[in-house]
Amino acid sequence: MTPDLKKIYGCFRADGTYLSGQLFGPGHIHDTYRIITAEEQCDDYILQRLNHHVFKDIPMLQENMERVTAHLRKKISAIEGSDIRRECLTLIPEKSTGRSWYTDENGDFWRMFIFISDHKSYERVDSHHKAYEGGRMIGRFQAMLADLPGDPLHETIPDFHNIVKRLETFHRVIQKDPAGRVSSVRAEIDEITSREEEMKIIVRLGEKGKIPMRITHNDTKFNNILFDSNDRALCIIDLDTVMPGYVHYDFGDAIRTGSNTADEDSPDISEVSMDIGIYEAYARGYLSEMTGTLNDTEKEYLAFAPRLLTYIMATRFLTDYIDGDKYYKIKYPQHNLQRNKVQIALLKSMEAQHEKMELIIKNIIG
Ligand code: ADP
Ligand code: GN1
Ligand code: MG
Repeated sequence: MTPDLKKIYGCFRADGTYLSGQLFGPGHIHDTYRIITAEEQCDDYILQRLNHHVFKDIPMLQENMERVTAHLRKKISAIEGSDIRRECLTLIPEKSTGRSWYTDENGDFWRMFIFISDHKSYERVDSHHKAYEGGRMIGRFQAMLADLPGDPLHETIPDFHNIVKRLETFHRVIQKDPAGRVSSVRAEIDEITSREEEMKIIVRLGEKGKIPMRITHNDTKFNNILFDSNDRALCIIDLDTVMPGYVHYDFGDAIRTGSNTADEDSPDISEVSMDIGIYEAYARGYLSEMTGTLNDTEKEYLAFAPRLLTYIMATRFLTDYIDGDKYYKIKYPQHNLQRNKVQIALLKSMEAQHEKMELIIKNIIG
């Protein structure tokens, strides 16, 4: 049943009269609606019913979101010619409490942002220019948040990219086999288990203090970077997982999603591969902002990062399939299994090109 969007919209301090509301965008986690207002001069809005099964403590999540957007606003406003309503997410307070979220009578949490007008969004990247722009934007994002004042951000999903923990969950779900699917996915399980040890390297380097925790986005899927009509990167959205992390997580996930020659949901794995030109352009953009900040070990493992993130996502999709599809939104029964197969095909393409990937980073750094 569609919620009463008009009523919920009315609970926020927005300008403009509610005209209509419709489901919007490709997100897998929240229920996202675009609210159109009647007046030409008023902003439209994004209204989201937050997934509190995935994010278990919404006030804590929103506290991070408020701190991060306030800090980014300050930095972006200082750039000459910047357009703060389009280059940074703007949270709209709830009317009676002034909080950045509203709780309805069902106990569901809602939040609202200004709709970023005239944006373009891409599932994958079809030009080196866009890839460079995406990389530059993520690099700039990490650089801008490096001096966030105050306590460390909350871990909104604990151990989100910790592959050691993800593998423990994977094996636990296989043991339980709640949907009776394990016997049908033996080959897919083997693809995961045969790579377990090599994939733990980033966590181990962190434990040894060779790579620092920084503030990272942790969901740098290409569709979480909005572009303007001239294909310049405009704004980074989906800040729910901004928290302490290793830079490899952001670099890796952007390549995983941006350089795939097929969609994450592609029905045909023969179309899946990593486009090395897109990888290079993204790396150039990213390193144009971050070369001076990264330490030698961080640089050394950048080329490995796309394999790790592709492997993490392959593991998570397969875990969810075996678990009976409890986490990701799915459109058909085998959806998560197909997503897993696409990630494994992409991983193999990256493995085949890994020497070239390393060389490219070395050449850029010089
Ligand atoms: P999810 O975690 O479910 O992916 P997102 O916060 O990424 O949720 O939002 C889902 C989609 O809604 C995005 O992919 C984007 O298309 C759109 N979107 C989100 N916020 C805005 C915004 N402020 N302006 C315009 N579009 C937005
Ligand atoms: C989810 O929220 P969205 O759709 O941008 C997921 C990411 C996965 C992605 C796979 C909080 O991202 O970790 O990479 O799906 N976000 C969360 O498409 O689990
Ligand atoms: Mg998203």
